[in-house]
Amino acid sequence: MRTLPIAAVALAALLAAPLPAHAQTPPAARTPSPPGAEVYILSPKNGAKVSNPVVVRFGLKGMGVAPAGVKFENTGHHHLLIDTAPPKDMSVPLPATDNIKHFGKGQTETSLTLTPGKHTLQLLLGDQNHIPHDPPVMSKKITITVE
Ligand SMILES: [Cu+2]
Repeated sequence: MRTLPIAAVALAALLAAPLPAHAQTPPAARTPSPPGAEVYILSPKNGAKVSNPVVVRFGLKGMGVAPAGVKFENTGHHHLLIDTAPPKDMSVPLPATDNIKHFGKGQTETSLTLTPGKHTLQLLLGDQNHIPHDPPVMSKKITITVE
């Protein structure tokens, strides 16, 4: 055989070609939130004196809850910020830390054990990639005192 079959040559050329642009990881685009969407802490109330375990209930208006990884319009999952400010960069996934709890299964409440004293709580909704929506759907920050 003096020449390679044409198909083999074409395949070799394809394998040697640089990756097309869509194969590279694009920066994840932010998911829009609908106008009027609102997340809030149903309980405890701002200023409440509570004891452990502290049950925190999440409220959401104008959007629905979906587990992480599920892409569905106008949905997201809750993140509870404990004693921390919201991240400045809202274009990247929220980290999972002791102060930023993810509720990626679609939970709408949690039970916390906190040290005695003052603590702040705030909810921030994230999309299927844990990235806050645009504009972000964020609750007021509340302060509670754990006895
Ligand atoms: Cu998350």
